[in-house]
Amino acid sequence: MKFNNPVVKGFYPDPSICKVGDTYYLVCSSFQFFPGVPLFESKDLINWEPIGHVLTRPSQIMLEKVNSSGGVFAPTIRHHNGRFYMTTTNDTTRQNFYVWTDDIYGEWSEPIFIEQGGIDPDLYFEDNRVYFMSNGSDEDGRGVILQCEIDIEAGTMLTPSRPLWKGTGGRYLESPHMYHINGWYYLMAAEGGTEFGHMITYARSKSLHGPFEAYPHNPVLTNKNLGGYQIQAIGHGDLIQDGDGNWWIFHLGFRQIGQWIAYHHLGREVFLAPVTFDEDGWFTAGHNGTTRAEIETDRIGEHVVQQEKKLYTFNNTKWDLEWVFLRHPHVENYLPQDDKLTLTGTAVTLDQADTPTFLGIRQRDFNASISSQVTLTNNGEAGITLYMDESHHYDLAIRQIGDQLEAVLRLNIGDIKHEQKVVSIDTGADVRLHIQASAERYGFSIQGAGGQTIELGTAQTKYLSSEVAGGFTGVVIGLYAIGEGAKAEFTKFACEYL
Ligand code: 6LW
Repeated sequence: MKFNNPVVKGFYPDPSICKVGDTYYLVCSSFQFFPGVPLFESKDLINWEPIGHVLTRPSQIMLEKVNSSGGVFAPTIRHHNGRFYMTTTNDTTRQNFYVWTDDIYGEWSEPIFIEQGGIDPDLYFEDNRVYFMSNGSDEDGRGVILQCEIDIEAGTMLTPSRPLWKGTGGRYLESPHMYHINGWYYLMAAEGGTEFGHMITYARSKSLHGPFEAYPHNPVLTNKNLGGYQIQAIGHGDLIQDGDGNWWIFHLGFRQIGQWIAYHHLGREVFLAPVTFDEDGWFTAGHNGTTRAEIETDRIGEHVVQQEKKLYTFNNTKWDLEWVFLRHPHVENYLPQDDKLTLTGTAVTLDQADTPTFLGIRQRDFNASISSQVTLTNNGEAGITLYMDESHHYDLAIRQIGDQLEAVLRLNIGDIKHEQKVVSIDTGADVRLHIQASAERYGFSIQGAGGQTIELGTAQTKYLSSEVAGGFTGVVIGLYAIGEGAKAEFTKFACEYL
């Protein structure tokens, strides 16, 4: 069959995967968004359904006023003796921890903290022992993967951290995972930074504690030499063996726009490439060590058809699966119903690294038509924001000041905050907000009571990109309300990918 990458679109970085019976489970990082660590399941590696989040209670994760792209970094999911474990870093508090559950559809435990620092924690189970890895640095400041044995009940370290591997010399050695395959221990990692130089490298040893010998042809997977190719920044991956014994690597990457000094605004997404072991026990990955947009494979049966959900509405999405808050929400300000969302504003605005009244869904593809009806009572503002972070967002909104109602398009690009256009509209009117997205531009318009369309302007996607805004996230389509007591009612929300 033929499948297309990415297999999970939109801002879902740092994938980690495990398999139980005939079902695969995948988790991703989530930073300042809540609930944290989105969780998906699949039967065929290609089609992924969201089934929940791992960190669903504020007691599990400190997100109060965390900086954007702080909070929850890369997770690892593993299954051992009937129990699921997810370990990750809260980069803001600089703490590694894990949680566990015996029911993948249920709640996860309270966090158990681990003393070893660094980011990108990994758990490896062998016999009755559990080994923990994360990245760190040596006395010269060079990156190194550290390992210790832990007590899986208490999280306490049973051995000091010991250095395992220094990578191949690329910057930012991270995302270590340990595998035991056919008598070899494989330590796979990422290097080069999560940008255009990203790559997957690995080493192997007969002992879990090394010494590790690097694969002679590292990097095993990278798109850094595929100039102009849309898929870039391939790295941070996890291996999985399918039911037929074939190996695969799930990894992150992004889809760039432009060719020279390119950019991306949809965040890092989930990609899949085949992995093949040779008779010497080394493995290769992808198409000559690169990940391609289209993959033709006989490892997956022809009966598997890659489905793509093109339309997202209130009715066909679940609030707790696909919608996310910024940090811990004040739940009394949200009334999500089947076909309606009522939001109550506060004084917190979208420009603060705090918790405005905001509920968002990731933008998953370039070309989209995004719309919603909105009504507003009381002074304040309500609308749709294309949100990268508190300093980079485009807001299409209505706002009420006394008995004046107006529609506004506001662009927030770093220190520049610009009201592109403001038009008066009839008070009490049911206004339809509409955003037309293409790879390079967003177009903004409204329809008032009379049904006439008023164009409010356009803006480049580039200024919401990671290359401009910085950080690790991607554009999220947020419905929001601002202003103490402002009440907004959203209906007929639709995000349709074209
Ligand atoms: C993550 C690190 C990385 O922890 O970016 O691409 C960091 N890799 O491994 C945040 O996503």
